[in-house]
Amino acid sequence: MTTAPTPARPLGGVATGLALVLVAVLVGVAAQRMTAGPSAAGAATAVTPTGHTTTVEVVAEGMRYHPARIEVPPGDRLVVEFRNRDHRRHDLILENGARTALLGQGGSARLDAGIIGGPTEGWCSLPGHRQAGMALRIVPTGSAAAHAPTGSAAPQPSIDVMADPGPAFTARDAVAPATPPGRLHRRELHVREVVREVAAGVRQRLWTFDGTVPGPVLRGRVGDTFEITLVNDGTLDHGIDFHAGAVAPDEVMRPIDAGQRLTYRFTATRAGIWMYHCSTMPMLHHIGNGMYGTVIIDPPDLPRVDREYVLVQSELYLGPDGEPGDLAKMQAERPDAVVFNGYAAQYDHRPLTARPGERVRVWLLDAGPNRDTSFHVVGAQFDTVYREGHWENRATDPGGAQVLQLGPAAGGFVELTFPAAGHYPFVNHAMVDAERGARGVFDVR
Ligand SMILES: [Cu+2]
Repeated sequence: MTTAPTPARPLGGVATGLALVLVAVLVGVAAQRMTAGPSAAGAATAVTPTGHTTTVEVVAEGMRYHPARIEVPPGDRLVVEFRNRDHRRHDLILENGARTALLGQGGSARLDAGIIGGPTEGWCSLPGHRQAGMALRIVPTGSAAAHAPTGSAAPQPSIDVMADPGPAFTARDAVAPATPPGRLHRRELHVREVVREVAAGVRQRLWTFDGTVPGPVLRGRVGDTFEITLVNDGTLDHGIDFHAGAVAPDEVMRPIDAGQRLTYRFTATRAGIWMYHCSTMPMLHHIGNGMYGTVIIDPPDLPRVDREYVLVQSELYLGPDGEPGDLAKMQAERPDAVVFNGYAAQYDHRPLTARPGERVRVWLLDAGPNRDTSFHVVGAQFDTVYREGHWENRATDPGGAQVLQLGPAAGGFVELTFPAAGHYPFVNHAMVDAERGARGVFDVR
């Protein structure tokens, strides 16, 4: 039995106190619970095995690995004692192919990383976790280790908003649901991870509430109670956050694992069009990949109109075809498209309808996750504007409005009448976003 040299420096410089170097023991000691190790030694570089083993404890907590940098004498075998102290599930996979199983909170596994001959990257395989910071680096002691993190090399799809989605395409129904008569609204929302088209010929693995993006439009009146049971039919952890009710977040907004359910109860004490969204970190990824929707709480004096539509603006950050959206693009705020109701320019291809002289109300929510909207209807004026809970214009006022401007998570509605038959485009008047899909048409006849 031999003893490997202990690295002379604190691991990774991470002052968490979690890093613990276990002096390596070894040879002939059969590792229990040893997960699949790499077949080839180390990452790329040939090295003479020392016959020693370095064992390091790595803890996952707060969407980070502690330590995030591990030094190993060149030629040593590395064994990682991996523990998950996070309330989310995580694993650890290495670029040389070694990987642990997916572990829940409190889970642990021993990972045989093989002989370390060169710098080796490790990360969590759950979508978005690596980009959110769950990455670590293993470096041979004394190496320069200037080794850029590896990224996905899969080809990226691109969106042509003018492309015809084809005769089979059905646009998301933008008609607002009627306000139901009851004062208690009980329903289940099922989280589903589904592959869907987001623009002509472009498919993504979206994370959804009830299989649609946006999620279902819920509606009620001031004073109504909503009792929503969230059921996680997905593979990742997800949660929900309803802006429409004031509640302590701790219990109801907690992430739940696949297969679990939680009941979220709130009373809507104030009117408006409110966002709901997934509450699981990184929220940027979960909202950016489809997990958002609206709850409309009617103002008490809301007049009847001839037609009512709901539009939700959001951004698309494409991942490879059929895979989830790209968190790095979300972090860099580089959207591939900006869309109403989840699909690029869908109401260009399938216009919304109205008749001349009808009063039309358009509810609008900016789901973001990052960009504003400046909603405008070409050829029309808004005589009524309601924004974030108050009336900014009434039809009886002499003034009018040309846009409804909203930041992320803000909402409101506008009302207008079309003066004559025609095709009235609607856009986010931030032109770069109109050109990348935030637009549609009212076909008035
Ligand atoms: Cu989620």
